[in-house]
Amino acid sequence: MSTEEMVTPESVGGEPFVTVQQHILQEQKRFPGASGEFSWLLSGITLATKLIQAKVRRAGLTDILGDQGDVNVQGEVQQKLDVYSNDMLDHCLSMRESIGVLASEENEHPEIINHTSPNAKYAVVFDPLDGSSNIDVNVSVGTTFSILHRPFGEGTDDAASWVLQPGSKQVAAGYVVYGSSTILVYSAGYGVHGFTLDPAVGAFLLSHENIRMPDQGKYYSVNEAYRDSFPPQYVKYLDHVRSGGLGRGYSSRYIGSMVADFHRTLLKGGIFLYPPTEEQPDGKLRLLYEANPIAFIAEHAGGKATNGHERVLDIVPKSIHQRTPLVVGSQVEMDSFEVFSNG
Ligand code: P6P
Repeated sequence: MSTEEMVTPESVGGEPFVTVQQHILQEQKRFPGASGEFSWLLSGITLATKLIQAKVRRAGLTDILGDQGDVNVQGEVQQKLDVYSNDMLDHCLSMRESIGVLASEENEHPEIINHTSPNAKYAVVFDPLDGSSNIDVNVSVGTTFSILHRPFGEGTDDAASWVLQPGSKQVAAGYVVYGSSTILVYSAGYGVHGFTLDPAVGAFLLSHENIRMPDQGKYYSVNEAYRDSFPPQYVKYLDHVRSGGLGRGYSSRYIGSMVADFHRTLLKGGIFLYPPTEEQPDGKLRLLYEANPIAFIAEHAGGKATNGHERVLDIVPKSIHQRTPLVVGSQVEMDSFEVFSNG
């Protein structure tokens, strides 16, 4: 029995509550023949993210800030918290018998875990600490994850084939945002649910059941410093939104941490865009472990996500770290964007 299940309502002010483990077990019942391995897999993510948040919360105190000095596969200087977060997810998930392959933003190639085990049927792809460049200035950062079932058929025995699947094949996905509180948001295809970590008891408690993205919001979120290098349809769209073309006024909000910018969009509505630019014609964000989990959550909450031309979840990946433009948000803003992108 995990520690979360040992917590009784009395230990949290007597209010009835549901931990993420209890919620997953309840959700598990929807999967015929599920043997609890899926909830055991997800508990590896919740454990790792609790360890990560404890370190993120103390970053300024334990002199962990500053660069590790190593350079990761993205050519970016690794922050020590990146390395720690990657190690925690790797450690916690490698213990899960049902996982055969792990792929991370921090590792050039996917890691084969229990590939030979007949029980190994899932691949987990993750960005251990998205937005880590914001750590030194105390801005929210996040972990994103995507869970795929192993592919079947000929030529699907190499680790890459486990992860190079379109986002529509995800069996579950989500993120953890380390902000003013630590919130886990996930979906296994039956609604989007949010859990807030109660540090007093060390459990993620259900705080946002069945999240629905508002049909329209009041925020648009894009790095306007790159405006001059956006494709023209993006510029025309942003001008349309700003000039009241969607029937209301908008404010601009841009945190520069995708998980935080998306979490606001999920709860408040609106639109988040990371368009292609001259410097990054394929966009900056990574398809497999940034855009896909976000798009999965957005769609299951009633929103939409495209790469400017097609549904993100339909994109067939060619490489693990491939980038994609990302436009994600509420129905009204996304339907209007599609008019401009098809224009
Ligand atoms: P820019 C953080 O480094 C990140 O990968 C995403 O979390 C964020 O949305 C984006 O980059 C911000 O990039 O170019 O606007 O600073």
